[in-house]
Amino acid sequence: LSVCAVVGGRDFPPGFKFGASTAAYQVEGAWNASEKSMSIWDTYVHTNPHKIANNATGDVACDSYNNWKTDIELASKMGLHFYRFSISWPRLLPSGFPDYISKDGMRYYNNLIDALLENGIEPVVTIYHFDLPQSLQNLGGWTNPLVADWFANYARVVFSLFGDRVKTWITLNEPITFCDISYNIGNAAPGHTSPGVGSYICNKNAMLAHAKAYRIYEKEFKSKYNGKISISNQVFWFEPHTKSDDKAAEKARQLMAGMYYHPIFSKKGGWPPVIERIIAKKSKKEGLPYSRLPAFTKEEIKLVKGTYDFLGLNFYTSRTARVAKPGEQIGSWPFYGAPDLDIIVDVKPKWKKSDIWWLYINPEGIRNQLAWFKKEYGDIEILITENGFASYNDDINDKDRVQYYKDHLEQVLLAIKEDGVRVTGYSVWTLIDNFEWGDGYSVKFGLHHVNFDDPKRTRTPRASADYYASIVKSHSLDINNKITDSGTKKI
Ligand code: GBH
Repeated sequence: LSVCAVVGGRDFPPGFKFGASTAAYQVEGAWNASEKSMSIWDTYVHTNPHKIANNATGDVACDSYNNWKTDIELASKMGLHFYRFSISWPRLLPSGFPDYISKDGMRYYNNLIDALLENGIEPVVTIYHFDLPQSLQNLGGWTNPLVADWFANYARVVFSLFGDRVKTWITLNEPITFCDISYNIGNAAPGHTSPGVGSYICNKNAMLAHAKAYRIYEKEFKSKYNGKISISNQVFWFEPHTKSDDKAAEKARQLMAGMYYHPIFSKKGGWPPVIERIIAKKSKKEGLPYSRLPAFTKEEIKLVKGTYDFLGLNFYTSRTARVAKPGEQIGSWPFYGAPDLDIIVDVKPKWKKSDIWWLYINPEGIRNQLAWFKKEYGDIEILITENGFASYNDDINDKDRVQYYKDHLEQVLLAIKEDGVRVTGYSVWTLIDNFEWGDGYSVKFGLHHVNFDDPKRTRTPRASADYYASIVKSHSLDINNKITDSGTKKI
């Protein structure tokens, strides 16, 4: 292969992998097919239609339950090295427990995994992406400490069914979303608000669930299958709002990233000490005999610490942090403030806003975040499991999305080449337009447009799909200078 005829400083390291991500509830549809039971998202959208844009549901979504072959074709056409999808817990284990495995559920994921491998695409599997079985929610869901064992038992089933072919695992996708955003704001399933209480209980249980699944893999499967396993979280990069807000920004980083990575990746384990201290103090002031942030026992710290083979990062946007003025109203974490830290969350005027309310564009943020991980946790391997841009329009010529990817991938390259961060792969969110939670189908993140009015859910590649494909093919950001396989110069 003569692809290296033009040597560029903008080449990705050899072996660097490109992929695309989706999640079960957002694409599969088939919400009640065969033996599948209800997930908390099925319940949430059916009982609170007004909470979702245009009363949308994921009942059909992209119908990937039936269209999975098309999805693989799209991934294959772009030359992707991996496809990250999630397994629906209630589709595989209808009771939520491992007493019975659904044959159809098993067949669906087996087909998907086998066809990916036949197409030379590596399956990267998220075990949990927000769709808890409703049966377990009825028992308290992520606020019941037993959830760690429920999840671990489900994970064992998943490892034993698919571990011979799946070599990269993400235990939990974004506890920041299903704990903090969900319990602090209440606008996601299960829809219960319990700011600063339920959110922290969920935080701790999520860490234990991840750790128990990791330990099961380590003990029962690793020697046989040799896969890698970790957790992914969504992180805003925090800048100080003014020159005097350095401390506030660092505290916000510890609350955003530290809560989910410190217990796993730091040398000491446990909660980020600064956060643990502040919440204990606040709780005492409120008259509580204990901290609202549940403590880890010594055994639990040990159980969680080191349960990673790499770090999974979902990155979209940045925020600023500043100390709140006395008496100033502090909004919910993580979008508006951190009430427990007396911090106001804001943005920089120079950051361009995407169409959607929470996504401000700051490509340097991803580089800073990657460098921060290296500084905090050492020379770890990092896999970027999500990065993407949203719009309200259906445009096929999605110039803004192309620009977003270009700018972010440039920063990823700088993190690798200038800062020496060991990033080994990158995945876009997302392969196809899909059910964007509370925003329904109004918000589009896809490299491929999906026609949701068409029963076939026809997919059409956007300019960003072609752009991404050319990066993957040339393994470089210098897509125009590369000699293609056939020896012709690409325009
Ligand atoms: C990720 O979440 C998720 O992993 C993915 O499923 C999602 O589609 C994608 O990014 C884009 O959002 O109702 O207030 O929570 C990133 C965090 C979670 C932020 C959903 C926006 C919707 C607004 N996002 N959230 S809210």
